[in-house]
Amino acid sequence: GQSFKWEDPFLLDDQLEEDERMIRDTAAAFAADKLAPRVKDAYLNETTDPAIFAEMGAAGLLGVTVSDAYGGVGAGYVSYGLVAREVERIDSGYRSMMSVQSSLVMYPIEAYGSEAQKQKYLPKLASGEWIGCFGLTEPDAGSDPAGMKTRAKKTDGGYVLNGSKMWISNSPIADVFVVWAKSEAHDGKVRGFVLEKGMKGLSAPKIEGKLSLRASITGEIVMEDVEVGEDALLPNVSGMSGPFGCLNRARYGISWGAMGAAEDCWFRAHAYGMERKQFDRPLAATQLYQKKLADMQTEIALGLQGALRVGRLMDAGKFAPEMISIVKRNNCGKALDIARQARDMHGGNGISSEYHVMRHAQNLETVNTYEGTHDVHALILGRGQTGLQAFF
Ligand code: TGC
Ligand code: FAD
Repeated sequence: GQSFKWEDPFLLDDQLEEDERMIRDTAAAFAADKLAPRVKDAYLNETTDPAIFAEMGAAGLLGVTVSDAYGGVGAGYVSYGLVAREVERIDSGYRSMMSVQSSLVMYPIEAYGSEAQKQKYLPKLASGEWIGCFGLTEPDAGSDPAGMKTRAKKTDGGYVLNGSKMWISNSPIADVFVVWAKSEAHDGKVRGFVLEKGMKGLSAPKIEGKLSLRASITGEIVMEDVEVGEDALLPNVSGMSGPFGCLNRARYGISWGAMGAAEDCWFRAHAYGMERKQFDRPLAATQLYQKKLADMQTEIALGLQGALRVGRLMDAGKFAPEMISIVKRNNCGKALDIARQARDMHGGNGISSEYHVMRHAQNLETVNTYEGTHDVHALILGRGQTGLQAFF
C-alpha cells in the first residue's frame, strides 16, 4: 500500500504534470534564494525593493499564463497557482506584487489590448523592467466598484481623466497604470485605460502606516486632468466585465497563495511543537496541539485540492466565477484561522518576527479582504444558488 505522507496527504504532487512541477520548483528556489532572506527586514521597515520585479522576471515568474509571443511563459493556470503558492509561502506581499503584475496588468493588456499595446507593454512587464498597477478601488467605492467616480471625458485626440483610486498595490513605484473609469463617450460605461508614469496630472502617493502586507508598497492614484491619446484606451472590453475578468484570475491565484502561507504556518507550528518541551514532553505530544495540527492538515489538503480543481477547469476553459469565489473565500478564511492558531501555538515566540507566523497572520487579514471580502464572496455564492442578489 501507499505510505502516508503527512505533508502532502492527498499526493498533490502526483497530480501535477512534469512541466508544472518544473515551474513550481523554479518558483520555490527563487522564493528561498531571493525572497526569504529579505522578508524580515522588508516587513519590519516597511520597504519594498523594486528590484524584485526584475528578479522575478528573470526567473520567469511574471506573466506565467501570458503568451510567449509577448514575453510571457505561455503556461497554464495550474502553473500560475503553483507559483503563487511558493511565493506566498514567504510573504503575501510578495505574491501581491507578482499577481498584480501578472493577472491585473499583463492579463488585461493581453486580453483587451490592441496589438500595439501588447507589443509596447507586455515584454517589459514580463521582464520586470516595468512595474504595473491596477486601479479599480476608490475611497468611496470598494466592494461596489461600479459606484466609481473616476471619469474619462472625450477630447479631440483622446480623453481626459479625473478621479482618485485608493489602496492600489505597487502604485508608488509603478511605470504602467491600468485604470478603470466611466467614459462619457461610451454611454457612461466602465472602460480601461493604460497610463504611464510621468504623465501630467498623474501622481501615486504612498499609503503609510499599514500593519499588514508591509513588504508590498500600496498607494493612491490621483488623476487631475490627465490627458491621454486614443491609444491609451483598452479597445476590446466595455463594462464591469473588464475589471472582473482580471479579478477572476487574481482571485484564483490567491486561493493557491493563501494555502502557501498556511502551509508555512502549519510546518512551523509542527516543527516548533516537536522541539519545544513543557511539562517534560514535547508540546506536539499533547492532544490539544495535535488536534490543531490535524485541523491545519485537513483544511490545507482540502483547500489545495479545490484550487487545483478550479485551475484544471480554467485550463480547460470551463470555469464560472462562482467556482473562484468558493476557493478564494474558503482558502483565505482558513489560512487566516491557521495563521492565528500557529501564532498561538508558538506562545510568546509567536509574536516575534523571527518566527514568521504573526507576519503571515497580519498579511492574511488583507488577503481575506482584498479582491472581494470574505462576505462579498458569500453574497456572490448566495446569489449564484438562489438567483436573488442580497448586496443591497
Ligand atoms: P454585476 O451586476 O454582478 O455584474 C456587472 C457586470 O459584470 C459582469 N461580471 C463578471 N464578469 C466576469 N467575471 C466576473 N466574476 C463577473 N462578475 C460580474 C456581469 O456579467 C455584468 O456584465 P454586463 O455585461 O451584463 O454588464 O455586478 P455588481 O456591480 O452588482 O457587482 C457585485 C459584486 C459584489 C459581485 C462585485 O462588485 C464585486 O466583486 N465586488 C468586490 C470588489 C473587488 O473584488 N475589488 C477588488 C479590487 S482589486 C484588488 O483588490 C487587488 S489586490 C491584489 C493584490 O495586491 O494581490
Ligand atoms: P468596504 O466595501 O467598505 O467593506 C467594509 C466591510 O463591509 C467589509 O467587511 C465588507 O465585507 C462589508 N460589506 C460591504 N458590502 C457589503 C454588503 N453588501 N453586505 C454585507 N457586508 C458588506 N484595490 C485595487 O483596485 N487595486 C489594488 O491593487 C488593491 N490592492 C490592495 C492592497 C491592500 C493592502 C488593501 C488593503 C486593499 C487593496 N485593494 C486594491 C482594495 C480592496 O480590493 C478593497 O479594500 C476591498 O475590495 C474592500 O473594499 P473597502 O476597503 O472599500 O471595504
